[in-house]
Amino acid sequence: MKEQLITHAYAIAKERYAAVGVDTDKAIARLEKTPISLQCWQADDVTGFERDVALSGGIQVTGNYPGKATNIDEVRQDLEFAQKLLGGTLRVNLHEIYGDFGGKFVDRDECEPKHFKSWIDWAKAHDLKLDFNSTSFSHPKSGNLSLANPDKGIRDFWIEHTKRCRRIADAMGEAQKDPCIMNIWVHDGCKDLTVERKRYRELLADSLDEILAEDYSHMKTCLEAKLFGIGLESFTAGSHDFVVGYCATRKLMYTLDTGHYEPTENVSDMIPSLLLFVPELMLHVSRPVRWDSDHVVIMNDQVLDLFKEIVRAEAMDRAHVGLDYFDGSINRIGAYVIGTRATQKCLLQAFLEPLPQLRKYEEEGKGFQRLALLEEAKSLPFGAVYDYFNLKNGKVVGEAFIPEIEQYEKEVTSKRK
Ligand code: RNT
Ligand code: ZN
Repeated sequence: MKEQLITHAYAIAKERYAAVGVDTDKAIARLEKTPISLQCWQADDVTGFERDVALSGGIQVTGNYPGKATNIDEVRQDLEFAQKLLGGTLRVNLHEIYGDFGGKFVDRDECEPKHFKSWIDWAKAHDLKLDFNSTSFSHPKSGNLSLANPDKGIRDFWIEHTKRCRRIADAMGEAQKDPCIMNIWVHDGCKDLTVERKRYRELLADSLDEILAEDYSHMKTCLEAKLFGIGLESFTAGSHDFVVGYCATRKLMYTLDTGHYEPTENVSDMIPSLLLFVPELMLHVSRPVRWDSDHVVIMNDQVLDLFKEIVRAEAMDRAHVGLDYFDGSINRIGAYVIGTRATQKCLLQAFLEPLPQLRKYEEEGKGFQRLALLEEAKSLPFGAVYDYFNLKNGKVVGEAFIPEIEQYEKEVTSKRK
């Protein structure tokens, strides 16, 4: 697209938004400084570099599109390529199984900051910051219960792992001079009926208390709630209620994955409640289709409402945006770019909402006017603002990323074994 056309469309959009009291330059500036953490696991279908075992823990990747990353260099290469196409501030979210183990088997209770030194150096060289996750799945000791396991030996193994992960996250945060957000998600649950719900949850709370007893200043920990996993349909130890209660009492960050609730539940409405009781939120932006299917994020009402609620609550400084999906059925770099762009488009629309005027109407009891402006805001030219954001950031505009990814596929990913 011609540069002139984009700037011209932006000038018109800017005026159009100004008429409803919205400053588009400010919205762009907010978008630019809102980090989006890219999940490293989209590049290789949540495989990692520990050893070649099947993905477990109730999550599943479907599709076998050719060209997935098969080693650390390829994951980095793919992330670098995605970064070339994306404007704004990006971070990279790693799982423990993506450590640089140098061809040696390093068990989960042996991981150390040194295994992530090359990631820290790489991130620095590419102007990226890192986030982190402990990994309780895809391991012989994963079973159905990890931190909630009544077997002390197994429970201690995972406690040790998670403690070490916090140390690693702290080293990342210190090196990047910005807190590394470390997420704890454990799949712990039961396939069939259990009569020990309270016991497992007590054990989970105890394990987490032990893990969190150590204080770190360069990392922040968050805990992810979930509805159910595949093969673990009857009980989830870390349910929404458990995690809300735990995070509220321990003043811990709550991880809200948009795929982890009942399909008809209004996830965005949780934001203004959670924000009253937990210090911060980590968002795993995902797209559930009939279940927690982790489809590529698209611009839809769920994601739009999610960010609108955060902006309306004036809580962008208490929310961390991360992506969490893994689609193996399409070009995986394309999946990164589509999902990140969709997330940015939703964020941008939340920043462009004519909030002061809407609030004024509401205050005055003007229901028709509020609804009318909410409706009109939907068709304001946010696309012109988003195009300009990309142009300003020196990135491809609109669908021009399609041939770029086709080219990369032809030259790089299609040649992988
Ligand atoms: C699983 C959780 C979790 C994982 C990643 C790989 O349902 O969403 O966040 O997707 O840690
Ligand atoms: Zn998640």
